Amino acid sequence: MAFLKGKKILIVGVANKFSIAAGIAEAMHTQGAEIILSYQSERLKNKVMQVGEKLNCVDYIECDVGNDDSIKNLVTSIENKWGYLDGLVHAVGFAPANELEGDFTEVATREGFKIAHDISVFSFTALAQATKKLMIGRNAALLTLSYLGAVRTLPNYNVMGVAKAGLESTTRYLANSLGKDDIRVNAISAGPVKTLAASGIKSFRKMLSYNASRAPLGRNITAEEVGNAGAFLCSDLASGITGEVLYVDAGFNITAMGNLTEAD
Ligand code: NAD
Ligand code: 0WE
Repeated sequence: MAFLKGKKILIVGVANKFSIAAGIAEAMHTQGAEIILSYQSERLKNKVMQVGEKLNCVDYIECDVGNDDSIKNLVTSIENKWGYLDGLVHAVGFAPANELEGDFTEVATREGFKIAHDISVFSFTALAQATKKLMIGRNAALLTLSYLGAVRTLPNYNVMGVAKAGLESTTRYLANSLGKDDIRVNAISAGPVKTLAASGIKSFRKMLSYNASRAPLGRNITAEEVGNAGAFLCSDLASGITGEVLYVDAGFNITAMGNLTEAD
């Protein structure tokens, strides 16, 4: 059963084939969705088109989510191409690298806070505002990507954790605001996945094995698994779900003392 058949969906946040957004695009394509991909800058266009070719993507549009004119252009292009929209995926996160290494109190800066919140949090609201007119009354759905660092502390995630807390709250406020237009808004809190955004992180491999050994499923999750859950949340199968944060993390978040191993 292709449960997204005929749905027109914009996906923001593909950088390459390892992106969580690429896993979401693939799952949505499998379920019959028509997809437009945006890319952050000319530098990433080729890689994004390589992902899109396999999924018969309809168009590729540049959008820097930190720039209002760029968001306007994106929405105008979609309006001209499709005239309406059934779904929007926001898989964007960024903080300056110096914020993501070291003790929070020592490394946090006002400028880093501003950038992290503008790009990782406000951009979801900005995209919702700009696309609302294309989605009203269509049982449309918005989806964003969060991480456990929103609700628990962990080493080095720092201002991104603060930003993800804001993003999860934004999910609830948008859900409440857009419910009257039959637009649902949800988040997936994904377990760690080795993507471009993760590749700059020191000891990410250690984090992957830590998570795998302590998660109830005894392994890490894949972008495809996030994709399947995302496809569901954006489909009419999830018509009763809004304002929700769904964990796709092999169960890691429900554990406290984990599974004691020889290493402990
Ligand atoms: P990724 O590097 O593949 O994707 C991040 C995307 O953000 C890139 O496509 C990049 O171009 C885009 N981006 C950054 N600044 C932008 C801007 N100004 N304008 C437009 N786009 C911009 O990495 P990913 O891990 O797939 O990240 C996608 C989302 O998933 C992020 O929100 C991230 O926080 C979240 N997430 C990642 C993990 C993980 O372990 N990889 C876990 C949970 C949640
Ligand atoms: O949300 C993320 C990644 C977010 C991210 C990554 C980077 C690296 C390069 C945001 N901004 C930047 N800026 C850069 O310059 N994740 C959930 C993956 C991630 O990142 C971590 C993690 C995990 C998990 C950073 C520290 C600790 C754990």
